[in-house]
Amino acid sequence: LKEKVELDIQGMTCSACAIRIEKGLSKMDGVSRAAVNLAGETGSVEYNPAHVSVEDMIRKIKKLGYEGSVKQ
Ligand code: 9UX
Repeated sequence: LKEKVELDIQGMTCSACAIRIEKGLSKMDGVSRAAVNLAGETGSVEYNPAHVSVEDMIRKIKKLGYEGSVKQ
């Protein structure tokens, strides 16, 4: 089971911010791929909803010091 979600991510100021978030999301259980775009202030995550939720991802982003939301 694999789903994909697009996120808006606020608060990134350098490219290492984007890498921090990619690494943080990638190591979560159920996340198979995470790509963050600094300039676009977005992220794309492939995940298994049986193991991780979008709310978990947003919580993780907040814990790292940024703001995440589902892209509308
Ligand atoms: Mo760059 Mo981001 O020095 O948390 S890593 S500002």
